[in-house]
Amino acid sequence: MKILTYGTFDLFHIGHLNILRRAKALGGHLTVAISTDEFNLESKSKVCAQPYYERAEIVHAIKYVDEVIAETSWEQKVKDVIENDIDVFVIGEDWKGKFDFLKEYCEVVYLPRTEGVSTTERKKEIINKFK
Ligand code: C2G
Repeated sequence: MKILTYGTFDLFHIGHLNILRRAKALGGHLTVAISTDEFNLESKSKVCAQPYYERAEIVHAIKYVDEVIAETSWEQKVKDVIENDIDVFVIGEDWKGKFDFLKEYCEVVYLPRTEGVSTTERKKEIINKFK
């Protein structure tokens, strides 16, 4: 079974690790699409602490992850599912319903988020702790 998920994975934290661990548990091969710096800036209004290559290298080094690809647009998911022969698309339930259009091509699973942690909060904590 081939699994696919997407994310920015900036300032990698336990919430990111939990969803990658659980995504891998759903099948045998996990591909993670990492949002590029340009995509984050232009389409997700996110300024990353870490550049794309660093976020991609860190995620690729996680033992649950088999492959990393770039996420450069909102429109690439159907192509990614088809070209990578994906059986299950997985993402956090903060996106619940947003990717149901993929059900025509693969199973779609929304997993509960890890409570109490987010990159945004982590950034604020770091600023307050070390200013
Ligand atoms: N996540 C989680 N628990 C948290 C924080 C994040 O389970 N406390 C999950 C998110 O639901 C997502 C993944 O970790 O599935 C990556 O989160 P982000 O890096 O914030 O990525 P996001 O902005 O949700 O990008 O096209 C889809 C987007 O690229 C998803």
